[in-house]
Amino acid sequence: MYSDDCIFCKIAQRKISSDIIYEDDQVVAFKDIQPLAPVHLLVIPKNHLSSVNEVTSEYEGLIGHLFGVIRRLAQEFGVAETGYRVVTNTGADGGQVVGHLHFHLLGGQALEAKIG
Ligand code: DGP
Repeated sequence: MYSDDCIFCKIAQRKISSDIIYEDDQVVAFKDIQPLAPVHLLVIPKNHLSSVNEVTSEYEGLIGHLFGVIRRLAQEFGVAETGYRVVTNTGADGGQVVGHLHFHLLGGQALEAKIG
């Protein structure tokens, strides 16, 4: 389930401290250490998947569950009505730095309407 050299696996196991704001048996959410918006959360599956490239059909339930967590966190952090952005960087050209599947939840301000 966990990968030895993965920083987000260590966060999920609480081996590295972080501001964890939600946890269940499948998912962990914590505040991004370098926030790009007033609300900047990272939502990850506990199971180590490197990126979207590993999200095969066997993980459909997990991803559906994870988006339910994102929806509830957006409500909890007060951005559900004003709007927010969910971003998943994949691979080098996608700007992925941490090789553990993660979803950025960004909000709390009007975000630039730009991709890339
Ligand atoms: P990405 O470029 O999509 O791989 O974004 C990785 C994000 O992870 C980046 O916004 C900074 C954040 N991050 C990296 N290391 C840590 C950490 O140790 N703790 C926390 N809370 N966030 C981290």
